[in-house]
Amino acid sequence: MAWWKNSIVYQIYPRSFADGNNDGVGDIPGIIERIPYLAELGVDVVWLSPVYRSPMDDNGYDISDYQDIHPEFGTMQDFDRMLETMHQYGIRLIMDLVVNHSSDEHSWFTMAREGRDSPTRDYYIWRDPAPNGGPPNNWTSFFSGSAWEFDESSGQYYLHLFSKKQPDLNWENPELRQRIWEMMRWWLDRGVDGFRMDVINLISKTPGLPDGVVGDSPLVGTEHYVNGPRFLEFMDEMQREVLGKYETITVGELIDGTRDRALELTRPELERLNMIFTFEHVMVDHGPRGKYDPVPFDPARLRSVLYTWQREVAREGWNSLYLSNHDQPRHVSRYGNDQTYWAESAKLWALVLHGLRGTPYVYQGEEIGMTNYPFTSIDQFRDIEALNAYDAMRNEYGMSDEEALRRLNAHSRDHARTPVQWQADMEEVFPHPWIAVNPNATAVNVQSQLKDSNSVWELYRRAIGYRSELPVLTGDWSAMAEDHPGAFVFARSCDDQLLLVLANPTDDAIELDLATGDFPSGWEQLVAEVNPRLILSSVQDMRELPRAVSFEPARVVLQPWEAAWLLWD
Ligand code: ISL
Ligand code: CA
Repeated sequence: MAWWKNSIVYQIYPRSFADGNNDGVGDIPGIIERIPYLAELGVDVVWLSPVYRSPMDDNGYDISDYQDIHPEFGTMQDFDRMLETMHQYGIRLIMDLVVNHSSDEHSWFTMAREGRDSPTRDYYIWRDPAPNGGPPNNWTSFFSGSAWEFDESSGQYYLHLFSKKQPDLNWENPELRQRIWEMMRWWLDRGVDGFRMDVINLISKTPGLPDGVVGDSPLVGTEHYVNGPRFLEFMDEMQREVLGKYETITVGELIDGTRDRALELTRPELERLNMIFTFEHVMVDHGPRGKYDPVPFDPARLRSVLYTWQREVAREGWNSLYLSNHDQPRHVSRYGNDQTYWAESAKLWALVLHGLRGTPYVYQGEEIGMTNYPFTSIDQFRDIEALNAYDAMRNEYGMSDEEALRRLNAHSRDHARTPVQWQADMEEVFPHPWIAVNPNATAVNVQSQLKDSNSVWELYRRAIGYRSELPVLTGDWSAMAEDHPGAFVFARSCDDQLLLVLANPTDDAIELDLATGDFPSGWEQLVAEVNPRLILSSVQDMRELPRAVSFEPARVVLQPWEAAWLLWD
């Protein structure tokens, strides 16, 4: 079995992780100091969001030099020392590969801008204006407004699916592809262990760049660049030119990833990618107009999406499992009850996620149950996507300031980007931060949870530990009690272990009858006769676990936000 199948990945968003020199911005020396902490948690792999040189229009997802480190984050020596230290602790490092676009301050683009015959002009996507002088087509940007920016000096527009400081690279150009392959090999030769590939399925655009269909969503044009015509061909070329020459771990971020596409990429014999990130399960509280059109959370909807991916992808291909990352609100606030049942709901989602089949990803701060920030005013936001969306909601959609703010509060990416709460006194470790520290750091912080053997942190540590100890966690997956409106019940099984995962993500107690529930074949008898061990729970004191408990399949009662892992072996 591939080693990454029983590994867990921890995501670091460097600006907000740890500040080594007290200038208010997280950095690489800060990361180095915390490597022992990651090792204690049981992290196998770190995915590091971009640390490359960048004007920071999109916090580093706009790269001006792919082979240098952004000065606020440190130096190349710092980077090498970080990599070496991680390796000493047995932690692998995967870098963020952002090659759908570069920064407009990359030398390729500044040179391209010099004129139509510049040698790198064709590294980007330029078009003449439409006959009326407007943009060449009706595509819109992920960050609001048109996806085209006019360049005065050459009289042409360039395409940017994200901010206007993130021009899209032209993958049709073979020389550009060679430069990307060289850059990837350069990092792998330096010792990095693989890549997380940013919006990788947007790299191929339909020739001719036709207009997109206008529907409910503010995003227009996707059918002409999501999984575009040459996408798989480019991935195969990447495999031939780069990945096939190294031992790597790869995860591709797929916008609108379908299950068929997931299989096409992750079936092992195809060797395209080890796993992918999809979004369906983090869109269950989005309305028809997208994330800033929030709808209430319904656990049954989340369950149905997660289960469908388990059924259709986890067996032949491989899933990545995540509820939080730097682009999503904190899941304990979004899918949990971050007030009355804060700890229980943080633990519950950990037990669901880490119980599924796939490779779990933990986003920094999730392991202590960090929550959304209580934003009250627009000047507390930093994210270009949020700021642009705020303007669009007010100016294009005529919303009041309050309404626009309410919508940002539901789904802003900045919720995930407040500094990691290392201790109650954050002034000491992250003074004058670039984005405010959540005021609940006094109660929710690493230092106090490390001392508490019943903390959210301790539950993560144990769940992560079981991933490498229990073969059943890479075994089969099967759903149970799906007729219940919202309970998550599923079984994991292998030759000599059965793990039952139970979770009640609601504020009310529930009762389940699993007597007729389909236990994996061969296990019904044993489950009826032999008591399991409760190995993890979101409501019981962990100091008393694991321990044998009585289990009556016909009457399983779950308290509000109770989750449990029951093991028969
Ligand atoms: O959060 C989103 C905006 O509403 C997503 O659509 C997000 O832009 C999308 O998931 C792509 O994300 C990745 O590429 C972006 C970058 O801003 C994100 O941080 C990154 O994860 C552009 O590089
Ligand atoms: Ca710093």
